[in-house]
Amino acid sequence: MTMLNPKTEAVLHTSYQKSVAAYWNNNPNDDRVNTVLGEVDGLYHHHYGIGDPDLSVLEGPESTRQERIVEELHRLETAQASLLLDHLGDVRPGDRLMDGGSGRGGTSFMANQRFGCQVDGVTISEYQVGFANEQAKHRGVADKVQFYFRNMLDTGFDSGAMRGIWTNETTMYVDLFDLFREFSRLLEPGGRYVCITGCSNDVAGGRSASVSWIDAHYGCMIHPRSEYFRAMAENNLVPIDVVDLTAATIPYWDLRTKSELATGVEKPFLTAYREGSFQYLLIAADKVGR
Ligand code: GPP
Ligand code: MG
Repeated sequence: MTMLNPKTEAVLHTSYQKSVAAYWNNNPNDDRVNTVLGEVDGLYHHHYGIGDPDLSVLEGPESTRQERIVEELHRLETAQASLLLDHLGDVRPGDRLMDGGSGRGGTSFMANQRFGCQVDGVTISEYQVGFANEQAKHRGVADKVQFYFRNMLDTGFDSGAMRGIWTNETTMYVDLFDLFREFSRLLEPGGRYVCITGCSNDVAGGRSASVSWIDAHYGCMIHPRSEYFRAMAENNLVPIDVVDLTAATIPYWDLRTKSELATGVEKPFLTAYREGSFQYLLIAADKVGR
């Protein structure tokens, strides 16, 4: 068995967490769907898109069709992050925000651009920490936007330090009760948490084959919708907005099937969304009490 260095041992507590970190340190799936889209304007996302695509990109010269699709997919992913930030409420330049599972940093940079405030990203992938901190330097914002090799279940940041926290499609890797306990500790009273996630629809019963397929593809464990609200209620996080984004994300997946960068996960997403076993949800919640 490979020995991990002491710092790594302090951040990664379980063999599951080690396997998630290994996945994101060396993505076994084709990662070009993220890097090629990121090269469009230097914002590298690890989440999906929302909104109506301009389907005219499919017409016109064949030699440049794939580039047009890439630009359109990237535009829809940026629109998703922008919607998430819309729900953070009144954030001032002196505030501090945290990105739980910050990936290559896309949403963190957008938040800093919009609010002018400090943003701390945490991820258990050392590769992602390095990539995102390089981006911060390159963008000239390294004094305000920093990425840390830390576990979002146990960040080590001070209690009450954060005005806002978000997770952009990262909650399917962790226990929600543990996560929201930590977020509730980190948020100042009245602080806001915003989550965009894919969740299984427990109104429809147990998990579907398509949802299990998505879990297997990414090595994650998608939670049922009800669990989000139970875990929030248990940790003084009171929902203020709940938006079902399922219909708004289906066109993104349809367009992604037309891209040369499609990874094969498109079909289970479309099946799961269309059969109603899976939902794309935004939840914004306020921390009540101290
Ligand atoms: C997308 O990342 C998000 C995840 C892997 C977490 C799972 C999300 C769910 C809603 C179930 P990505 O941008 O790296 O994925 P891809 O490479 O497929 O674009
Ligand atoms: Mg992606």
